[in-house]
Amino acid sequence: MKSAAFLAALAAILPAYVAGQAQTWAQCGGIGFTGPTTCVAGSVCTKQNDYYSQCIPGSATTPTSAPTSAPTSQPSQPSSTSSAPSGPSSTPTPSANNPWTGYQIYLSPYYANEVAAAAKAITDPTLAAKAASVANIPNFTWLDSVSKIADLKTYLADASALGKSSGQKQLLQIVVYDLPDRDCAAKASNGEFSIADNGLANYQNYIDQIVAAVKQFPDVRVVAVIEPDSLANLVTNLNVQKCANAKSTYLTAVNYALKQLSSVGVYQYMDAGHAGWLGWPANLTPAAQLFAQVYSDAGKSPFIKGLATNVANYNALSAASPDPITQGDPNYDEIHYINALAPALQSAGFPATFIVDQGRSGQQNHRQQWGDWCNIKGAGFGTRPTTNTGSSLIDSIVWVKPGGESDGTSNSSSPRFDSTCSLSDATQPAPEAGTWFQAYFETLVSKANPPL
Ligand SMILES: *[C@@H]1O[C@H](CO)[C@@H](O)[C@H](O)[C@H]1NC(C)=O
Ligand SMILES: CC(=O)N[C@H]1CO[C@H](CO)[C@@H](O)[C@@H]1O
Repeated sequence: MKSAAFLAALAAILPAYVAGQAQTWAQCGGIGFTGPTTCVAGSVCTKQNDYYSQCIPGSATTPTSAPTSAPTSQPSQPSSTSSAPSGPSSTPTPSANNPWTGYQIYLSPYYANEVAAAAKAITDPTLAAKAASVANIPNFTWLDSVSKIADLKTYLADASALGKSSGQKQLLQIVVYDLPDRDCAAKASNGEFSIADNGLANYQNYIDQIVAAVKQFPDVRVVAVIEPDSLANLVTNLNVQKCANAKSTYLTAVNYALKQLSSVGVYQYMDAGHAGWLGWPANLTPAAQLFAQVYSDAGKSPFIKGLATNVANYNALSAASPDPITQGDPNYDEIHYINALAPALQSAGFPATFIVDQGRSGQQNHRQQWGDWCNIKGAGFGTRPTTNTGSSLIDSIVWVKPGGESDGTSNSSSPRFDSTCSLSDATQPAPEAGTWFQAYFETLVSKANPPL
């Protein structure tokens, strides 16, 4: 943090020494970045995270993304003890049914701005119109750092006001994604907290802040995906030292998240990888046992609805025929995986239902290996979010990953470079994980299936 702030300060006082200006969508700052820190006319250098600032179209006076508080050093006071707002104290009552029923999914106006800016940058008018229509398709807001909780507060207040003015109850979709030593088996999405440096306490503080925000708006329903990849890594990747070291912290942290979020009525789906990961027959039983144990340890709250699959991945819910790369796995798509996992969960004591990410699953059979996950070439937006899922085990088809945000950088000198992002089926050059990837967004639009 200190060195980043120092470099930023240095860059700010030495603009004359920086040659050239970065192009729209290019990197313009971040830890270790040595290129130009100002942008060409028409775009503004905007900090995305400590690793990445990007030239976003627009002028300084028209922000294209939600206001985020500048990341600061870790808060030293847990907000739960000092500044938790005194919200309503009644215990929320869970609905027995599908959490989406009777609610309208809140669409962030900030996303609309981001998509509008992206659409404007497209010269082909037909493609631009299709791109603009993506703003009306709800995805999830990733709370991938403490600073993003500012967005959550904005959205909750906005959704609450909208619910009151329109008479249509609003539902907000979030991803809880800030575990210490996050992404233990890969590198592209390493997070802000480390176990060695007070990570568990920092994480609990992060959860406390989410809980305090949600508690203030009991009229807004919140649905959360809990910690993509984390528990799945504990099923299959304990041979990776970082995952083995993280195991007990992950379990304690996820337990804390589940219990606290249940206490304010957040409907939760724990991330369960995808068919090509936990769907292999040898992984199904250990996975079911782990998820059932975590559910039980968290008190079997009815707000812990079940599991989320295929988050940020590319698998079809129901493939026309098995992709050759799935050979050997009878669960070659998400519906086979879910149908195989659900009974195992049930017999382990977890009556789980599912949500399935189809945001980037429109095209199939374009990966070289099933394990490839980074900015896959030829992917298109997939089936639109719907509760009309064709399976009583699936509460909703969703778009969890915001299509257009990068999975990871292809720059091999970045501290978060993962070699998966430079494989031949990965789109390159790619910016840092979570930041806008215009060329990739345009492909998702043009290859959308069903078409936009
Ligand atoms: C790659 O990353 C390094 C370190 O962050 C940076 O200095 C360099 O400019 C980047 N290269 C490109 C092509 O973006
Ligand atoms: C609810 C919502 O619209 N969430 C996100 C969708 O994706 C964009 C980026 O592509 C985010 O900025 C939104 O917050």
